[in-house]
Amino acid sequence: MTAFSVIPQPVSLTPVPETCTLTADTRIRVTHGPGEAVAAWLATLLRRPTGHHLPVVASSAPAVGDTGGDIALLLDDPERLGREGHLLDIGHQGVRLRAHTAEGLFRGVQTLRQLLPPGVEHAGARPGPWTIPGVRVEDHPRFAWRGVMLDVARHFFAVDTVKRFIDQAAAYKINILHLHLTDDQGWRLAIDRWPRLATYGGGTEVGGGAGGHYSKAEYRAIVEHAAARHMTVVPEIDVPGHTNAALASYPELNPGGRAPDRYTGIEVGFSSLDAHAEITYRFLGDVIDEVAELTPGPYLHIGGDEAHSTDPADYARFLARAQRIIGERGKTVVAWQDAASAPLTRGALVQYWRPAKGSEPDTRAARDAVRQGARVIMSPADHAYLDGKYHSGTPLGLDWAGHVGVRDSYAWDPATLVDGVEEQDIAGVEAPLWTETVTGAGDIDFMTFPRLPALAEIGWSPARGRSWESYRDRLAAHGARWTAAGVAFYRSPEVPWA
Ligand code: TNX
Repeated sequence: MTAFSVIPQPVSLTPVPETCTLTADTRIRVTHGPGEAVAAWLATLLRRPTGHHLPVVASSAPAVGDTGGDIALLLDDPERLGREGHLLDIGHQGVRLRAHTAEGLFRGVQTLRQLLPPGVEHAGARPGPWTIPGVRVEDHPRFAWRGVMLDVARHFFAVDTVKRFIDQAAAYKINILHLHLTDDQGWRLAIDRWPRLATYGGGTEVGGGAGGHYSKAEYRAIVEHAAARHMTVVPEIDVPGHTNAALASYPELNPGGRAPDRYTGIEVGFSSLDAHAEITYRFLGDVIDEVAELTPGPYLHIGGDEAHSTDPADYARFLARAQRIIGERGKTVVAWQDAASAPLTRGALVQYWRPAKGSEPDTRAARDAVRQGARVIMSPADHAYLDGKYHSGTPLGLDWAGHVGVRDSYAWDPATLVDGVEEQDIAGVEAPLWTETVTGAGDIDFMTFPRLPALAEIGWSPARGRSWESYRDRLAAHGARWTAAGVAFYRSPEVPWA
């Protein structure tokens, strides 16, 4: 196995016949400014397992003799490699990471982290030595959108579980956290002007458990935790279908003025907001006001999927108003592919989710989106869904799109998936974790790992040069990292775990 089991595979990685060892004398030197937060993050990661003090000092501080061994994080790279790009040099003189932005430093630090021994992921002290192989890495991403989605509506997950999910994804340079906040089974975010959405509509989940919701302070804590890992949170308020929790909370949102019961099953497509009622748009405007206010990032996801009980003309009418509401709040619309059947506003992003290979009727939505000038986020269910069963015996997950083995999660390319949708039409890729069958952090681990790293590599690494064999062998080395971190991953027989 190679000593350089980095995922995603960097654009260029050249071994250098030297090593660098972190010692009690190692310091983290950093350019004054936004890089300091990255240095602090790295120090926190390394201090516990290594037991070393690792003081963060100014980059102008003189190197420690010729043993070097310092880690230098420098914001002196020309813009050439882009916002997330970076250069990483490791040798007997120490570690030097250069980028143009703090974000670039943060991504590069994830590469450094994967070059350290697996024990670096352990929460407690481990024996060293903390030796890193010499290398020169030059890197930048293929796509700007490398997302993961967590459905907190079908089952609710506490803030700490979401933070842990963020931490795990950040290690693979994932930069978007899409939170599916509302669905038939639960409304998970407090909305001041419509309080019963959360207090009543959030009070259950699939299977009839107690559910839950995030207060605004809790939600802000998630957004801040993600931001500190250079990850943008994209909140989804799924409308006009998938709305039973809202309809159950407010009778006046229903055409007959009668609220349905709360729902704890896993059917889809039976609920709809009323496209002809003004209260629908007052409701949506209020909700989007408050969600936008909690969202520093540019995107709001309005769902739009599986509105099987909304008449097509009503759907188009609803979507036009909904998109306007989002535009008026200065945000960019994201919607599931179903929305491409209606007119899309400028700059909209459409998330492709059906299984796809070529020109099948299902893929028309992606072409419709592109024809309208929208860009596509690729989440094909038979490759990218983290809730697909690995195989028929997998205790969790669904199989409507077939099984998603580890090789399936890797062996596809967004730019060759759908005829007529090419590299420049694609914003990036995203792996959704729907949670009808997923109830706790252990379940999340099991479905997410080892599949999320595949999505991360597809989104980051150049298409040319990607191979399943190389990926599989690098992935094998990550099992020890997950074990050290306490991640309950699925030990797929497709991977020769070290
Ligand atoms: C389809 S994918 C859905 C979700 C389900 C998922 C289960 C999409 C936009 N909608 O409502 O949770 O399948 O795999």
